[in-house]
Amino acid sequence: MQAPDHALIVIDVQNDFCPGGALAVAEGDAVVAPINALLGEFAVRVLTQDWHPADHASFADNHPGAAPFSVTQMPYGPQVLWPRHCVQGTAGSDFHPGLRTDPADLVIRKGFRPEIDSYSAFFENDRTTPTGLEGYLRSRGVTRLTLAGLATDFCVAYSALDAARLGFAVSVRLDACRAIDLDGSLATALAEMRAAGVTLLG
Ligand code: VGL
Ligand code: ZN
Repeated sequence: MQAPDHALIVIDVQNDFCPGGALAVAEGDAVVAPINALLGEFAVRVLTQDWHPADHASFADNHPGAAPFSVTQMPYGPQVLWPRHCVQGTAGSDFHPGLRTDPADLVIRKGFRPEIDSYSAFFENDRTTPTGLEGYLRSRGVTRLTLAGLATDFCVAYSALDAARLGFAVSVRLDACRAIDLDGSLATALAEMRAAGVTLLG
């Protein structure tokens, strides 16, 4: 068992990021078994859920003529335009049916503002609008985080980098993560996490 100040943050283990889903990550479902095992080892357990309205600005089909996986400019910076995914209340937004969700203390939803995407569990993509997770963790006395889930190079990496910037000691269990790997994004994300002092395990 990990120390009481050490939380497990499980990122976006949802149907749309698993094989057969709208934004499937290769082997995305392979994270379910190791994460189920990890859930038994932590005193504080948080799940995140990508949770978009139908008119979300990150969906390519809300930008006439734009191709999925192209990059557009938003007021807060560059934004990848994704296939429509994790629409609120759809089967694609549900957690993978094999994920043990009962042990979770908190489920935090993100990406619900139509005009801004939210990869990180801590901040929207403007890197300033908070989700509230920092306050939750601090008020429970958490100082250390272990992250796992989908996808390594987007929501996991953004969460890890924000957490490190906020002063948490951060580890990522790469064996319990899978990546999208868009134009070298995985290598970039791993390098950025290392440079930020994130411990990469597994
Ligand atoms: C994610 C792209 C769009 C993720 C979420 O969970 O990594 N990636 N929305
Ligand atoms: Zn999303």
